[in-house]
Amino acid sequence: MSLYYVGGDSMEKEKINLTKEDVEQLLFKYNAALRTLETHIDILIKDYEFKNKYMPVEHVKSRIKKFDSAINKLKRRNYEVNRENIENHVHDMVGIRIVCSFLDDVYDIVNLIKNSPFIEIHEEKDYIKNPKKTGYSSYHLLVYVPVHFEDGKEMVEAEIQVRTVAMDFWASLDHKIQYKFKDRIPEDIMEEMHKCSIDINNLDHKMLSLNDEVQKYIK
Ligand code: 0O2
Repeated sequence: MSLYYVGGDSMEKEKINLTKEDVEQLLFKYNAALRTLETHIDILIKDYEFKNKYMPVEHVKSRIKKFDSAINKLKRRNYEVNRENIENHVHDMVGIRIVCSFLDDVYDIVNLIKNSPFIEIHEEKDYIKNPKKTGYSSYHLLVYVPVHFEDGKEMVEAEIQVRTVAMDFWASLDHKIQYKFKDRIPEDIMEEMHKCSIDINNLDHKMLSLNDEVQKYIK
């Protein structure tokens, strides 16, 4: 059996229970799910724009999670690294991030997705109302997407993150900091980032009321 390898912390090569065939099959499935979800979300957003004469989305980004990241996530949670555990315990192998202009656009887009009969929602996390202790803010939807293969339909899991441009700016810097310090972030930097997340939240609220004012003038 050919195995997939990943470098461990000690830099020694470590054997894990995942064959090349497993990786190829999973990648095929995840790519199919991502394309299906991207197309569906693109249509939903364009339809919203057409009906409301307003585009709430700045940009959409999507990715398949790298297998090394998935493996590290399993190890951090003390799961054995194998195909079954990737499928059952790594919920964001397929990920789409929708970045919106204003705070209320985030909730409009979340509702748009929740009302779609095509996408099955199985978990919602509102890190905007309840930010993580790092200060991270975003709305997460864990969903199942139907993908039609030659031998039948499969519901494939995906994570949709919806946030404002300001939240995205914070998260992107936070991600770089986490990568630089490999999760051992100095206290003072963590505190500063937390303060920045509060500034970001205030800014989002100010921009929202400013936009409301602008809309009154337009009317
Ligand atoms: P990456 O590199 O983005 O892939 P679950 O996935 O449900 O088993 P988890 O991981 O606690 O459990 O879910 P959660 O909290 O919804 O977070 C999932 C993703 O949200 C993360 O994926 C990040 O993309 C993002 N995220 C969560 N917390 C933070 C944070 O403090 N800072 C930043 N920048 N992003 C965050 P991954 O797999 O951790 O990383």
